[in-house]
Amino acid sequence: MATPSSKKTLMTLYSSEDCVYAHRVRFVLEEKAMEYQTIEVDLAQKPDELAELNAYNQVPTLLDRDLAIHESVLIMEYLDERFPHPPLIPVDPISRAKVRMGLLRFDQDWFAPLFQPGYSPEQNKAAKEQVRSTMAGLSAIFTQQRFLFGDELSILDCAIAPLLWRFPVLGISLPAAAKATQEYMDRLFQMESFKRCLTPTEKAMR
Ligand SMILES: N[C@@H](CCC(=O)N[C@@H](CS)C(=O)NCC(=O)O)C(=O)O
Repeated sequence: MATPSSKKTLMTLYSSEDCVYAHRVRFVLEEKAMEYQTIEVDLAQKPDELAELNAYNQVPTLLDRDLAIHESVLIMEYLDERFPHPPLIPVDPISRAKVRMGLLRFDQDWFAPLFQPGYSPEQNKAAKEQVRSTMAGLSAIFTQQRFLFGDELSILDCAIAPLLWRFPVLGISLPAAAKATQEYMDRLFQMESFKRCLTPTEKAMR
């Protein structure tokens, strides 16, 4: 008897070896144990279809059947809604608002001056110092909780982990007193999903 075809359409991620934003999405896809295919984009020679899928012609861009979605934070949120296990965003409105403010802060204050064009060396240096001192200051919190928003991994950890992974490349180092922050970072880096999401270029960063 003929059986209906069970062939499923895999999600496709347009990614790039060294893209800190694509790294976020790869981490979430692995954490959700999703099957997906990656199209490795050479940013100097982007494929024509990327501009058709994403008006900003950037990675990461995720294609899920008829939906093409871009912006790392929006993709992470979409994945969490579409594949709720394990949950990465809290359910109550106050916690959700706090998490979203944290994501905005990461992108505006840290990721933009460190990874986007158009920022001066002074702004870059100031952002590095702010990252270093904020992460060191969070050490007291990490003696009480395992992750940024409590004891479970959240979208905040997924958003910041690619920046923390790049500390050696960025020349950021934590003071010895920030032991609990270092342990938090190690906790993230030792997750199987995190290890799986690394590209060869990222693996070589540490
Ligand atoms: N805000 C975007 C930033 C994405 C971004 O800057 N992607 C870079 C690579 S890391 C890119 O595609 N650059 C090529 C270009 O802008 O032409 C996000 O969070 O996804």
